[in-house]
Amino acid sequence: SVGAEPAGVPKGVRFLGGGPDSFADLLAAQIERRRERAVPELDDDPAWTIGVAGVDRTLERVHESLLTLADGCIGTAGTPLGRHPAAAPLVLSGGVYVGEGPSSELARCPVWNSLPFDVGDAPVDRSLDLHTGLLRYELAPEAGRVEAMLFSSLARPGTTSLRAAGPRGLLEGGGEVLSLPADREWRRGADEGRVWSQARIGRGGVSVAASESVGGRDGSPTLDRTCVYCPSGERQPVPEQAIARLRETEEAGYERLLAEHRAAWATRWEEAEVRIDGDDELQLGARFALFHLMSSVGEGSEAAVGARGLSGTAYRGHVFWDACAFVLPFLAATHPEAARAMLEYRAHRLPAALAMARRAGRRGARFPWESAADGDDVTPRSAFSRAGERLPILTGELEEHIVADVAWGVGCYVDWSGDAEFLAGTGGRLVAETARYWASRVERDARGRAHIRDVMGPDEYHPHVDDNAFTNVMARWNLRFAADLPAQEGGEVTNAERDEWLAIADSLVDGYDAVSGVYEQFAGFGELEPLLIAELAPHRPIAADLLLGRSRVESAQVIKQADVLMLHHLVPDEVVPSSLGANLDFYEPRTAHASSLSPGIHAALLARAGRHDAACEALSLATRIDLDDTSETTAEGLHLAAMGSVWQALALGFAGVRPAGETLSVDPRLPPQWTGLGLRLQFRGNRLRLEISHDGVEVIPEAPLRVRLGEGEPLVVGPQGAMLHVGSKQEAERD
Ligand code: IFM
Repeated sequence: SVGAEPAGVPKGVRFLGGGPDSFADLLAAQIERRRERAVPELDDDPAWTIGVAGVDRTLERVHESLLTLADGCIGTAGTPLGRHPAAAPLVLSGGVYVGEGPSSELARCPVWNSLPFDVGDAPVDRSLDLHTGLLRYELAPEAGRVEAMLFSSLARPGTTSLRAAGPRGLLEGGGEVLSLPADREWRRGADEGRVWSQARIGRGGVSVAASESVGGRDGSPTLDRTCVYCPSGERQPVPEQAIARLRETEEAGYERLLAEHRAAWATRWEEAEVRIDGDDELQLGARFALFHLMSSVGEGSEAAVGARGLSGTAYRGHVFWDACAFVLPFLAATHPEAARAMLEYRAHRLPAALAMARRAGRRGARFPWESAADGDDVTPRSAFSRAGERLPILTGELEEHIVADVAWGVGCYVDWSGDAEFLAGTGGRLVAETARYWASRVERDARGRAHIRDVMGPDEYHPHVDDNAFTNVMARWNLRFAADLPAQEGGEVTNAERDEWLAIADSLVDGYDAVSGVYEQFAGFGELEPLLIAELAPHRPIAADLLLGRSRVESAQVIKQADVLMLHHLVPDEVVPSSLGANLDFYEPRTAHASSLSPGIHAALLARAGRHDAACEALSLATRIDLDDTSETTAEGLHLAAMGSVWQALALGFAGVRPAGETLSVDPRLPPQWTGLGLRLQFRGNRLRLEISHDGVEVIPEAPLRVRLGEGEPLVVGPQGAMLHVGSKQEAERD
């Protein structure tokens, strides 16, 4: 009865009416659904759903990337379940790499989501619910209609579940529970009705156990299949481990597994949701990005986050600066355990980075541009162009900014989490050793100025340049951050070293021209052929190197991706205050956005500059990279860094959120066409909601929070929340 509720039905409760009888009927219906093993329905909310209708042979692999199910431990391509010539079943396990050197790649694992029927030209509908991490299928192959629900459990990473209902004989028709990849020896066996397989890979390996059962209605039986993957980069696999975990999962049963998974996703969204009121397309794009960011990063002892996460084989799963500078900030501000695991991945490979620096005759830690299992440089030295020409790859040798990017990741995590213990230990060590590298890397000229010669900045169209502003200023930031480190255990940073770091930082050239307010991207950039992207093509992104040829882009002021502007984004306190406008004016029209990392960062900065239309356009470009396959590379996996840049554009750009010591600073730039922007964050252990509107900012923290709006004075807002307006000191205090 709702009679006892003084205000009627509480918010969020659906009132069916009919009293206890109706309630009993509802329970009976639920019990019947469970007995029948009905395939669950999705909530079917278009604002949360990515749908793919049919199998388009040319786009199938793109769609399979978009529909990837991952849980931070393994990732599974969203194939059409049955056999289809365009399908490319793929299960990748995070952190386990096969092979050595540049050819090392993420291990392919046995596939759990193949069913034994031909899809043919059957209608196939796939819907991914971003809110719950459930992938639902409706197919009608010749032999009859099939419905299925799949998920990769966020509550029990490495555990997958498939429930499918279809005509008798179709699903139980003798297919393999686990389809083993052909690229290596997988041992296999059976144990009390369960199947298992395992492979040794490097120092570790993967073990998998799976079981299935058929039940439900006679005419349309249901197949339940559950698998458990236990990957490890360090420990040899043992099938008993996977079998024991599978047994626990079986004991829990389907309903509990599903409920736990849904609850885990609900919690993650409560920690991280971003709401854009007034632009449904952007909203869906942002949810899509956040969904894949959250599902790609685990939170165990370490997380190796490759450029495409667990969604595809591009770049062989190698870890780039994408992880530290693009993916990590989102996690640092919403789920710090995962950000910390990403830094532990680097910390565990510090010995390899120290050795790499030593081999180059330098001190400190030289992190590699591409990293995999053991932290050695795994960047390939050449690749074939589409025309079959062998091209050198210079990034491994030249993109040394990765060293400072790793330190920046530490700073970002500590700023958000306030994890002083990490900074005093592991994190501080990373910062100190990277600073030592820069101290031994710079060269002094006769006037005592420090230079970093022969590098490549983020703009990969210009190799072998001197004094790339991004590299130099990031190195300067790294040196200053290290000089300011708290005393470490064992006190290994001496005062003399701190003084040396500060002196080098002060003498590093940065290419800033006080007259124009523009940072020269590298020494001599200003003398290159002036060229604007608009002269080459009406829209971005464009691959200017393919259009103009490598040597022309090298000698022109056309840049692949945000370079100088990355400084305004990552280290705004290291650049001249109010130099953003001049650098945007200069670099924006020269940037091809040929890297997926670029438009989201431009969106963030354009938003800061109050250039709403251009900011929204750049943000839309960033959100559509995978959804529209604008780079034509989504077939090989999702662009995780671009997804991270989408969050950064919304949170750091439009909302203007920045940690400033113990204060959270908020300085929104809301485009007129948006009616609101809602963010959920975690700052120094305090979960909070921000509701930004054209009237002000509502701040609702879990515990008292020091917050500063715009240039105003910091205020303390309690859990009851407060509406802040520029200059609204008294009102906030009264609240
Ligand atoms: O790290 C990026 C780089 O900045 C541009 N090329 C692709 C790499 C991996 O995403």
